[in-house]
Amino acid sequence: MSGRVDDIAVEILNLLRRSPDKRFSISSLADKYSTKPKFVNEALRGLVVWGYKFDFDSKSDVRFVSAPDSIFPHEIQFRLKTKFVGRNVVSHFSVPSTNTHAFMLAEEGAPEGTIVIAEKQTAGKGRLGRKWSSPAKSGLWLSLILRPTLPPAEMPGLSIMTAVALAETIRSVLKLDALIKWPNDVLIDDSKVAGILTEMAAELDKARHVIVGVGINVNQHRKDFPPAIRNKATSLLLEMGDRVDRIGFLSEFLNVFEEFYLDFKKKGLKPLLPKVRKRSTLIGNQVRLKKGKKTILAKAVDIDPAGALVVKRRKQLMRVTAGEVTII
Ligand code: BT5
Repeated sequence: MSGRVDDIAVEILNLLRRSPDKRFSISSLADKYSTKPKFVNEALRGLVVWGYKFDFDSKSDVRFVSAPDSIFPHEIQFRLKTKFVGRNVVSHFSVPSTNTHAFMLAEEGAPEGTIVIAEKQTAGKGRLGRKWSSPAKSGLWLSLILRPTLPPAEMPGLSIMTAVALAETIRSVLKLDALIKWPNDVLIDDSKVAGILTEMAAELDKARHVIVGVGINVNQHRKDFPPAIRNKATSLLLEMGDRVDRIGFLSEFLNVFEEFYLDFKKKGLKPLLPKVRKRSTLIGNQVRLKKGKKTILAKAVDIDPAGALVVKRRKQLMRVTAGEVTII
């Protein structure tokens, strides 16, 4: 959005929705924004086209009713309490992958905290060339551009930090029992509700930028998942039994994310380890580890400050930095 009418529109919108029970007269709004009633009406009509609902009781009064379920930057930012995360939002209807798009913007110098979000991805990426199902308007498909100055070896911790931030948001906003599965999944009742894909561009000793891609299944019904994952994926709607306010949830996740990330930037994953351990499904369990063609059985005992999984096998501790893990 740009231009005078749109800028005024968002300011009027925010004013009205902060007091949803109050009626505002068009002329007082015009006075407040030093414009003509005609332009206030025009701004409100534009908002209606975008899906906002107002109650126009008489010709001269207006009251906010509801907002659309759309990823407009101003809609995401309305409930944001962050300093930099989500202060710059690049919103698209459809892109191949928000991670790929964010990577390009990061190379062009986009500021830290920029988020790239799309209603739909046509080539959503998982790890190791896998696909991420991203149907239109039912999930949150976004990528965060970050520029942490920690050594590249600490970056795996960022995926885990993101998974914990997401699990905590699900727990606090929706009261669901969300857990994390090393290295990048968020699970509810053993089904995957979200996945994280972290991609880094690094110099020898420092990351130039890191893209944290987050895919959250929000309002999909069972039939919206591809048959191959229908039984192992879930959505917030399926767990709640009702639709979830997608944009409200996203704003709260970004608030929690920034809080965790500020700690991560200073001290890595270490300060968050107690939370990580508390929410991890693997720790304490016998697991099967798959790396390339090799499979080993071991007991998962911890996650270390660099984000590696620590397992015990024949009384020996081993650090695992990548791979697929299943609980036996
Ligand atoms: C992940 O990979 O879990 C990382 C997913 C990251 C997606 C986000 S969306 C925004 C950003 N832009 C992108 O292009 N990607 C990121 P992985 O651990 O490899 O899991 C992939 C596997 O999960 C697939 O092979 C399927 O089995 C399963 N899967 C695919 N789509 C899913 C979905 N929507 N929900 C649950 N599971 C899914």
